[in-house]
Amino acid sequence: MLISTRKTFALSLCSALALALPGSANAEQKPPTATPAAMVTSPGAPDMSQTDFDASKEIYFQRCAGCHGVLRKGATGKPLTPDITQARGQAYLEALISYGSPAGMPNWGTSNALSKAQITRMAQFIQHTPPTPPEWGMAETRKTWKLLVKPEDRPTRQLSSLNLQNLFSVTLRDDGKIALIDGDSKQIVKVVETGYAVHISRISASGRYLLVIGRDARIDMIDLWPKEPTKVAEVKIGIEARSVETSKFKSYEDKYTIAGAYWPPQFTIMDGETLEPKQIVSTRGMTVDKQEYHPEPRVAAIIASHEWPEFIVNVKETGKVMLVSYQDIKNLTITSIDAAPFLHDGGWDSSHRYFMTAANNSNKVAVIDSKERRLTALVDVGKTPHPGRGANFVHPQYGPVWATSHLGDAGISMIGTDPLKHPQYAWKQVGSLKGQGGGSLFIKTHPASRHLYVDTTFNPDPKISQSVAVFDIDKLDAGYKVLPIAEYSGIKQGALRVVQPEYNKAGDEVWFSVWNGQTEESALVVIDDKTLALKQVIKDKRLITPTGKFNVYNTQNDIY
Ligand code: DHE
Repeated sequence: MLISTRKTFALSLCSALALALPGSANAEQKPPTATPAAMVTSPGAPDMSQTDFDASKEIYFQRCAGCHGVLRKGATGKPLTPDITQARGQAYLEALISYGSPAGMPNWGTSNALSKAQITRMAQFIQHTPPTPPEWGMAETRKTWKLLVKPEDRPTRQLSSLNLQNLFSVTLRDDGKIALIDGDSKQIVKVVETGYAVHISRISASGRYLLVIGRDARIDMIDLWPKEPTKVAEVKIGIEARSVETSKFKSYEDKYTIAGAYWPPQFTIMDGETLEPKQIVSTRGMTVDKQEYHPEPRVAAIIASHEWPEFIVNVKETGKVMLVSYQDIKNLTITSIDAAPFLHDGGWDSSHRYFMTAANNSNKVAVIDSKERRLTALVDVGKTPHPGRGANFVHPQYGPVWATSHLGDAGISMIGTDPLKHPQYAWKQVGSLKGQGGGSLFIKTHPASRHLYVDTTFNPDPKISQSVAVFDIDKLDAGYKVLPIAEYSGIKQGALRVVQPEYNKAGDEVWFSVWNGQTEESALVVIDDKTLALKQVIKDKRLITPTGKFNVYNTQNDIY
């Protein structure tokens, strides 16, 4: 029988955070109080001690739940329910966890992220019935809400001389912090403690507030106007989350913040200046294809409409896009658009009217018309598209296109996005480029650049995961150049995964993270976009596991 009550999950989850973040706010949590002799048994699964089960549950939450789901029904990753895992068997599961796969499963063993013993226990753990975590309603959310500086006590103009528009918020993933780096001097301005395994940063419509969300669903709101950037509010909107966004429609600037949770599957609308929680909406419901009930339809990307006072919310497992009006949040209007499973990440086309979003299990990109408020098209692309926010550029033949790379193959799909002047190409895959390989997470260009950068972070071949491909947009047929970004960093040890290109405000330099283990040296590498030469390596002992980077101006104005 599985021992998994609401209480034991909460304790062991918190202890995972404490172990991962010594010295952080999470470190005060107590370790689980399980009896070492207790055993966990599920029919057909290898018996495990309660201690090993709890430790594996924590690793699963930290490393695996994002792709495979808390209830292990699968999404970006394959389903891992006991009927499937027990049929695969212990040896197969251990090998897959250890070596990964070209389809995007990381090589947890050969990259030394997990030890052999941990892998053995993980293979055992996933053969057991998944434990269900507790719910998280308004009472739990309000308990975590902290208004650190009231709006009336904040400055009325920027008090520092920082060039805020070229500031970068850099995720320090495993340190539970972000580094604010001045894009001009490349100096760290401040390191701010945030949620556990911090994930993305977004900027409010005014460019004043930086919102950071951790995988533990904690949101930190940082005011960039005081003498130095200062945290002004904090709240936890669930147990696991990935996305945060703010209202951007005219006259609603900075009025509302929304965050989407993976667990429980729901989103929360908050006051945009204080993060006071206002409204929680569950996303549980029927799937788009089989019209079956899904208990865990997680909230993936959220984007703020420029056409209506609406948030556009991707519900991953149901494959539906919700248009959530914030005009009257007490009488909430939600329009549900049928797209395809499993909706993940995405971004605007260059006109900021069409939301281009990956339905990664269907190998499709859904095009949502935010003006007409309906689905425009479902476009077939390569295997498991993963665009980040994607890349917009003018193709010499097809006109404006939006492009995505793929986790599951080496292709880069280009979709025509100009129904007025190039109607014959609109909402079709007009071409596909061949990149270095599968395992790509992010692709990026900039209106001032004629280059397209494609990372291959989760490719099992270190030569490929440690470098990026660059295409000349005017000579796409010529193929790509390879920039050995990890080698440029000068760091010799570790997995050195290269992840997420991000431009500065001017669009003349591109930043990459060289993402190493928590106890290893990492770096940021800056490339001159014109010459493709190395411009600078940013190293600092505080740069622990840097991953995402968010330039304030580009993020605020949806430039990509
Ligand atoms: Fe992310 C964006 C979910 C793993 C770095 N990631 C997103 C978004 C979602 C998501 C839903 C879109 C947010 C939005 O736009 O509102 N990410 C997930 C996962 O479920 C997944 C696959 C597994 C997990 O356990 O979390 C996952 N992500 C990762 C990583 O391992 C990455 C590479 C490193 C890290 O920091 O965790 C990572 N994800 C990012 C980044 C973005 C992102 C940098 C924002 C890209 C952008 O340009 O906007």
